[in-house]
Amino acid sequence: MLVATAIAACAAPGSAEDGYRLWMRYPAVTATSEIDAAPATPVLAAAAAELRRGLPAGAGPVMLAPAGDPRLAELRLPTAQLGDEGYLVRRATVAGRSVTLVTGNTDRGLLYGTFALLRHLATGASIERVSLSSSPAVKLRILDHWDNLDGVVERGYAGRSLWDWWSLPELKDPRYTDYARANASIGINGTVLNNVNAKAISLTPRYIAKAAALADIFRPYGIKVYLSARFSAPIELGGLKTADPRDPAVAAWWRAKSDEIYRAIPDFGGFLVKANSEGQPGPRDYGASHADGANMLAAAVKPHGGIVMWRAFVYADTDPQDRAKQAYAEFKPLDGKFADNVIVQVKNGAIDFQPREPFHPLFGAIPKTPLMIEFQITKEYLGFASHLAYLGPLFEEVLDAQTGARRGETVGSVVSGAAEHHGISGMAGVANIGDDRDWSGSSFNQANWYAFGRLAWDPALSSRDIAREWVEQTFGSDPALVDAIIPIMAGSREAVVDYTGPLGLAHLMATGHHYGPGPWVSDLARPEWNPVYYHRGDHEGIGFDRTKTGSNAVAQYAPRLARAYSDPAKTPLTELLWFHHLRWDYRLSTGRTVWEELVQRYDRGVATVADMQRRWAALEPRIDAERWQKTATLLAVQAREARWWRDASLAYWMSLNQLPLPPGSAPPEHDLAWYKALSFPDAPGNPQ
Ligand code: GCV
Repeated sequence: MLVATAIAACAAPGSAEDGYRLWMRYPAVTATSEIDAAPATPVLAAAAAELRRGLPAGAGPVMLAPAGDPRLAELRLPTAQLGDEGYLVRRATVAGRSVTLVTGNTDRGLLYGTFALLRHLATGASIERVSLSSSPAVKLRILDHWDNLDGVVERGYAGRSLWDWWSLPELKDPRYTDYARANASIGINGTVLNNVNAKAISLTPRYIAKAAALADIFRPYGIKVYLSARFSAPIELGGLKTADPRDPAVAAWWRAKSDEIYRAIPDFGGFLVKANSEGQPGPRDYGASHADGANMLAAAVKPHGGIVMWRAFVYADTDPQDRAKQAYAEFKPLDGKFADNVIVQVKNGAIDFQPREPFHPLFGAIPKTPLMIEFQITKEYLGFASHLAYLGPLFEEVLDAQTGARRGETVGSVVSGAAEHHGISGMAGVANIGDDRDWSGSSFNQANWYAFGRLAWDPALSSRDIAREWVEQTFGSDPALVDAIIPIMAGSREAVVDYTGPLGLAHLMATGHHYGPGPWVSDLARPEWNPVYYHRGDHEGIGFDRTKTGSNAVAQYAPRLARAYSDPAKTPLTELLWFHHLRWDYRLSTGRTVWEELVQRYDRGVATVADMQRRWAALEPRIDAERWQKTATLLAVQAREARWWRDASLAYWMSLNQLPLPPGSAPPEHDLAWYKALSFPDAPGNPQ
């Protein structure tokens, strides 16, 4: 199939932009190219359509051909190692014509190769010397939407849910296709449509039909649909008396429900389950284990090739153990007990997506169980949609962390299953996508969606390289511009750590909506909901003793790490107060006391945001007005809120330690009572 195509103009150069096009800001000039795509499948058709949208003028003929195409035989291309989704893009002479060849073993490989070629060109590289080859290190690369069926997105700060459940399945918003294109462009191949705090109604025939309509739209982009399953659905929908996973009637109900879903969505991915966590029902309600629950569901989807992603985010107020220890305590004894189509989904840290947490001790600890990591792309604890916090360094820091359990093993290698050769591997990101015109609430939040996808494809990529390619595609490849934006991004996550919770402090935010500081909160029903539980500050000192003299959470890490974490002198400063309770006057390797160091870091965080503002201001002539202005405005919000976090926190710490601020450090703008009195019942993302 040879198609001569005119590429339509997208937007006039220099015109204002609203961010809708994300990083896929294809050339504005009309061009004509030849795209040879055979045989035609819906996936190949999607790839060819993308080339028509994005191939710049003068690119020359591009051929999309599967590795098995007889015309490629004599090229003897190294396609065997590309697997199911890998691609190879290079210049070649095929049937006497010089073309840019995109090939792979499946049409999905060709789709990813197409996007890789477009990325290559959009980042300023030439087509003459193109030579790209890659296959994903992780099999399941998934976005988890915490979208409720009423359109509210839990911890979502970019508007309402993209899914208009009410008008589905009939109305198919073209935006659903653009969502799929964006995800395919970074290799995401699965989406969980509904919140893990799930409602049973999402499993009714009406909602299955709606999910099927989305699945039909996403399929040509290699994206499978998954659903969060409410464990008690057999009671709520099926009228059964129990949801006990060991009850044959319960298992039969889930089998029938799965059969029904697969009739509507033949390539349905499977279920994601939050069980026995924060009020959700689960197998523990019946004295059964998480493995019993997961395996029962896994048996229901197994005949159809489906999987179960079972979350390890569990903690209970009835468990007096350190919350950071509870998931490990619950899941470690279950290693090897899960069915082969179950993957356990573990948050990157042991508490809850804080701006910094040490990696979760389950990584490296249960080698017989495939683990998928769960990151939060939406910034529940990093300034909502308004703060500029590039999460690439956070993702990278966790993936690169050595588990200490086996030589050279990192969290990333556990996740990719490199060592254990599990049949499944996965990375999930809690989406930051809503119906805001720019999808994620700001230009720079788009970078977090982008970085997640790229790292899920290849956990070894560097966050800086990812930032560079994102900037080049999003703002243009002018080196002066790119070199100015990257430093803004590179230091931004550390700035949030500094002004919200330096030195390993965590979970200090206000209650419920989690907007702004609340380190003083101590009156919530469950002990581990209170910030005071986490920082343990008093007149003498601060920090959570997780060594032998305290909760001994360090013992959940491999011995080498446990030894280091047991000694404050060997614990990285960034994680110090996570593992140790220290006197305010304890002297650190920096020469400063704990108190002086804390203040210095709060000040550094505020100063970094001011610096980010200055750098951005200088870019005004180089960036379209609309995106420049929105970012400038949001940076002003961030500057104000960074100061608020710093001032409120210091006012509170000083009320405990009665220490003066080190010389040169500005006093908080208001007294502690002023900060405590602030109230934001209308803050977004907090489902009532
Ligand atoms: C979906 C945190 C969030 C909750 C979220 C939960 C989870 O506790 O605040 O909104 O619920 O994590 O990951 O299940």
